[in-house]
Amino acid sequence: MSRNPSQLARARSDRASVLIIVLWVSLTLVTLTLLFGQSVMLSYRACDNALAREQALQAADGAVRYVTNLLANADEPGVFPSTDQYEAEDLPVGEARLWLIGRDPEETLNETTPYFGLVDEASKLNLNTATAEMLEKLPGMTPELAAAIVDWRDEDDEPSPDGAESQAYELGDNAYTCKNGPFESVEELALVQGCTWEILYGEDANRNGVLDPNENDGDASWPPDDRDGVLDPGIIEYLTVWSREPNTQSDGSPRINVNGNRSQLVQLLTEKLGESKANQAVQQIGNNTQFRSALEFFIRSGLDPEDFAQIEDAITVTNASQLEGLVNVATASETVLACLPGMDEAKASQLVAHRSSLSEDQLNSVAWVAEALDAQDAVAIGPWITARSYQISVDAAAVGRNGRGYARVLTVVDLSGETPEIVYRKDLSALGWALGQAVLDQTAGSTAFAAAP
Ligand SMILES: [Ca+2]
Ligand SMILES: [Ca+2]
Ligand SMILES: [Ca+2]
Ligand SMILES: [Ca+2]
Repeated sequence: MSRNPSQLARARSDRASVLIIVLWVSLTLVTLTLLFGQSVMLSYRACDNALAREQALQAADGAVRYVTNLLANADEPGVFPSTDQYEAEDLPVGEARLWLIGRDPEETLNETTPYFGLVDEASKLNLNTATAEMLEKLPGMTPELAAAIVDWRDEDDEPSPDGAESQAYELGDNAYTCKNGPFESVEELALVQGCTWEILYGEDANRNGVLDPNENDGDASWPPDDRDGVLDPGIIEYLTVWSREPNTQSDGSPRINVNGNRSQLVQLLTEKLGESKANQAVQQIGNNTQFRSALEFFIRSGLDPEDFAQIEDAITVTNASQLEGLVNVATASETVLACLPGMDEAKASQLVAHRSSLSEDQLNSVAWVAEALDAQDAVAIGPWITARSYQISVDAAAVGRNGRGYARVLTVVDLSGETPEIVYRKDLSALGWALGQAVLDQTAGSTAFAAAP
């Protein structure tokens, strides 16, 4: 039986329709498969990124355990460790790699590569103890803000000249009262009248102490800057609320107050230096019981620096159990030293120049300050300085596996008590990359996905 032409045409057209449907279904299936594959790949990449970020975060937090362990087992408690005593650069932590962002003691503000190390909180001015005169000398500070800082923390509600108490804060839409209590963090400054973002953070938007490209391009990108090739940091760079030290000897035993019982002092001097030197020193100081610092005692006693170093840890000028806000003269920057009473830029630069010629042992005493400055200036600075450090900042930035994921955590560890205590922790990852171009190039090279098409 043969089909007529119209039947043949219909059968051909049916077959063609089936073919089109099959092709269409196949195409849909292929598309679905590709989409599914793509979505699996995206989830895989997302998981990989999340894992890498988690690795970085764990590494950054792990840095605190590493540093705490190091400091808790230090031979000399209260001595800020030098960079040859620990690792601060490209530490492997599992598949992650870790850096500790520090500050160059030489304060090179035209650098673009971060200095790696720990940061001494005692190298900064303490917001709770520094006077308005001292705060005023900070770069970028205004006299009004310095006065308002003192009003913020003092108990009374009487504004100092140029200052601000509750009456000033209760104006406006976001009214609040003046704290009239100590600062608990440096960022609390943002609440103080007259403190702007620019004053607090300056050009250092990512708070790494060096000049990043966006911090030297004017208004082309955040933050605003003056494009002069030099980092102009904000006041946060120079301030702390953590610095305090126990007023005891390093081994925890009590000190002798040189303004108190004279017989104990004579006994100490005789024990450590022998009778003849002890008698000489006692004769030199006469009936003076108004020493304002151990450094002043050293200057008036006529002891030589080596002899003084032997008794320095055992003496004090006050019965207070803790000394708050002393600046470690061995680690402080020229900028911070210039803020101390009786100091200016020239004298601070003199101190830093003298300091760079000293050995680590010499830096464990404050005696050298009397050689670097004249007696009057050394006596003025004496009550504000120390050679010790008990609060250390660990600014840990880490990269996860294959150079992916980035995390940065700033932690302050307080070692002044019996066991190390974390007194502050802040995730700074959102400030963006802070390890400089060289580390970026170095870590980007290891990215597995970067090599894939
Ligand atoms: Ca007040
Ligand atoms: Ca920076
Ligand atoms: Ca800029
Ligand atoms: Ca600048």
